[in-house]
Amino acid sequence: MEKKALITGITGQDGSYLAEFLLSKGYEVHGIIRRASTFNTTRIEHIYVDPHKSDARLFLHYGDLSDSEQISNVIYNIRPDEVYHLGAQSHVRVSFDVPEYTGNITALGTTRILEAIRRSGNNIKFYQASSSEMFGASPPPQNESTPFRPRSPYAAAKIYSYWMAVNYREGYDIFACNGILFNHESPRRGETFVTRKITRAIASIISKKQDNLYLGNLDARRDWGYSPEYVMFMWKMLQNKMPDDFVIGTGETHSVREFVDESFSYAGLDQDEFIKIDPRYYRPTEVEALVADPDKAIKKLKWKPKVKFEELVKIMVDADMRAAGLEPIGEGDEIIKKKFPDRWWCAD
Ligand code: NAP
Ligand code: F7E
Repeated sequence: MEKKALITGITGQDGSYLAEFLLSKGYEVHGIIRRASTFNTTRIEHIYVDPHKSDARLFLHYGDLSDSEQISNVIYNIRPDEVYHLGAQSHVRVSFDVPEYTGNITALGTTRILEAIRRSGNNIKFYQASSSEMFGASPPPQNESTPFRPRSPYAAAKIYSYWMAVNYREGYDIFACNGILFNHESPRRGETFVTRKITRAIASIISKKQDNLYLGNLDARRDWGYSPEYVMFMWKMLQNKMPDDFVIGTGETHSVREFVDESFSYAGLDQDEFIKIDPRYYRPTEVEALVADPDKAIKKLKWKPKVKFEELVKIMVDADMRAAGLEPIGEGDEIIKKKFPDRWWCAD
């Protein structure tokens, strides 16, 4: 019988790739979506089939991570084999503006899901979208034993969720795994995260729709990988014999400044003409440097990232140029063709 998966955050970057991946594996996929005044399903439109049709395998249910009753109903009625909990107020800078809301959704939302799973009495595997932000001020490289030293309300909320997943594993024997993922990006990355903000701005500058790009701290360093690769490992974690926690990252670190350099020079633009600093984008407390030590995942999950920093930059610049109606430079498209000949996700 085909397996059923439920994804919270299915309309987000990772949720959309994960939905495609699970459909390609033969799963029936269910997703929780929020009611919004405008469409928030653009990332999954291309895989949506009228649910009345016999070949429909993707089903969407209204719900919100603040609403425990609806979450319980959805989990009870669907009886999924696996729950991938990706929904969150996921923006670190915004979490300083809305700390209480971030706690309610990003932290307590996890408890609502775990309680619904426990009370359903069904055997349901659980994936928690943990984050490298939890390491915060702990010096790199960071692995599964590195202490958490959060530097934002977002990170504190994710640490709460991490420990709730561990507690439900130990206390109630629920197959719960934490994927501690370092930053991962793609052409579907939210427009206000720094990588996408930069690659979209490049396309707008070339199209003469934008004169300047305002950024904050250019010295922060991140370990940036490619989202479609990372979602495969969410699934892999739940196929293990025993539940466990894994760090996923490339093991390379680059500054925001290097991302700017690489992307502007790939597009043939002189960054000095366009980059301006706006202190509004600074954070009250910053995470200075993140680099994954993904040794455990390399050994146990056979993890090896295919897309590294320069390739990621090219993939994202090409995609944003195409989205803006420009001719892409093309190296990014070539990288995808070469590295993912059997790619399961659709054109962006
Ligand atoms: P994203 O693009 O921001 O997507 C977040 C998803 O959560 C969206 O589908 C959003 O729905 C949904 N959501 C937000 N508030 C909700 C609420 N109150 N009720 C129900 N759904 C809600 O995030 P992402 O980059 O795909 O990341 C996926 C998960 O991994 C997140 O939990 C994030 O914190 C975590 N994470 C991300 C990274 C990364 O580098 N991307 C690294 C480590 C961990 P709408 O579309 O309606 O807004
Ligand atoms: O910032 C600096 C900023 O917002 C990266 C989320 O997916 O990854 C993400 O969190 C760095 C920071 O991602 C701008 O100060 C400079 O140092 O792209 P970001 P993030 O904060 O690392 C982690 C792993 C998650 O779990 C989160 O959900 O870039 N930066 N100038 C800027 N950042 C933004 N957003 N905008 C700027 O203008």
